[in-house]
Amino acid sequence: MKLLLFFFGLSISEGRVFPPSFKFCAATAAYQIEGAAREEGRSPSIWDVFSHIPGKTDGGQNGDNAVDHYHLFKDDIDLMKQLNFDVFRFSLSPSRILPTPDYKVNEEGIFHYRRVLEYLKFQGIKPLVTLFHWDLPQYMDELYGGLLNATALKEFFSKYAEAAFDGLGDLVDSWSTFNEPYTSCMQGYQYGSMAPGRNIHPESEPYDCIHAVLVSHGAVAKIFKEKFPKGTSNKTISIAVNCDWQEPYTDSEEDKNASIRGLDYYLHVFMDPIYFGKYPDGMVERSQGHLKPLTPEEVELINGSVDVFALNSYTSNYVYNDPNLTLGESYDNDGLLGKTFTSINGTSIGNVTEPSWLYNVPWGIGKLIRHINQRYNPGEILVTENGLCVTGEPNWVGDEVLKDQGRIDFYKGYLNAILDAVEEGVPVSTFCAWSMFDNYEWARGYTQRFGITYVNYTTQERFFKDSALWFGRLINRTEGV
Ligand code: PNW
Repeated sequence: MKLLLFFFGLSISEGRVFPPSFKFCAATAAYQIEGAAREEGRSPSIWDVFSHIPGKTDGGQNGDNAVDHYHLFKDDIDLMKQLNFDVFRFSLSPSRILPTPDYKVNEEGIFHYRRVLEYLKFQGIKPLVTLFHWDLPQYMDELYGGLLNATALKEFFSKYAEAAFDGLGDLVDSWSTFNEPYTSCMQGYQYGSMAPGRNIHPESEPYDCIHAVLVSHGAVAKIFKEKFPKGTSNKTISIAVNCDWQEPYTDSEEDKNASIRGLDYYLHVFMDPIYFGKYPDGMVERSQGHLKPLTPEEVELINGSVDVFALNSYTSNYVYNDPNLTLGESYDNDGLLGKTFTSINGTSIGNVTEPSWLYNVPWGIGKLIRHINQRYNPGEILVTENGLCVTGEPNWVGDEVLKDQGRIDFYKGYLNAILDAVEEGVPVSTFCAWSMFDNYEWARGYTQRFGITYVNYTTQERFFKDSALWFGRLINRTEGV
């Protein structure tokens, strides 16, 4: 088979061709693309409120209109079809579906997403639906303390998931619950750089958030299993966690252990409860009482609550042991970890891209997916996000804006690393490019373009960048990586 592919690769394409069964996916999220913030019964989310507070986002920019995908979804799906993407990953806006605190289902919201799903079906593109990509209804924050209140959050998510499964379940096989809960818990409650913008109790609120997310995810998975029992359906559920590979700074035992702790605080804190029914060793103790062990009832709900492993990964960093930090002050300090992008020899871990946190480290994703496969043996791994904004891209003008060779090079590197792992037997089935379109990049507003498709934010016109056309050839197997 390998020989055949090799031959195939040599004869009709440049580079290594992906196996025919491998799926390519274009990823987005509701608040970043939809716009139509006040239409058809939608109520404000924490991101509507946060982005309208002066000083919270670059240029005070918000997602009121975003890229108007709410109205342009047919044209947008046509673009995905032109490139032959297998899968469209997008999220539902909870405040379109349950816009009021009585959790009454807004039929207009359901109807909108049915039209999107029907059109995807017509075009032969499979949906991968995220229930929650950070846009919690504002009333949940005001009435209950948002992602901190496990009881209220679980109740909300149970009602919301039920509405989504009942209203849309016939059209969706692949579901995920939360997108990047690590990012929403840390940026939302430790640093306060994203909605709801809290850094009042960095020592406890990140833990409360993680706990509430896990319990809510578990409750949704339980409802999912009841509605779509195994054997009668091939539907799957996941939680899209994110992680940057944590490379040991030196070969010392301390730094090797620091690397594991780095992964504990980032990834294992969510996935160990799901696969092993408990938090990583040492986390409860080091938290000085802020992280409570899971109760037997919680373990029952959370353990075994995913069918596939969904991973967002963009970058890597070095990590070392830092015994001088004080426990109990913040989530980050409790890990006793130092992080850097510069190696002990003074070289960079990779070239930095436009976002200051995003270094180009293709080998890191290779190590990360091998680690996940070894630790959890998940059976199937979906890379649900990967991508970048190219250095300088926000300032490109004229024809330049479509000439994103740097993006093609980045994807080639990461996809080669993934293909190496796949050939070794790591079961990655799907790769999602973040993002199908330039869009609202949260606190960075419209200043960072992650799209493979350029969007003129004034006219809402779309133009394929070179990387989109490259994806088209990759998907058609007329080119490799
Ligand atoms: C992810 N950081 O967010 C999200 O899932 C997307 O919605 C987002 O657009 C994409 O990655 C690109 O940023 C992140 O500062 C945002 O480390 C910021 C960070 C990480 C992930």
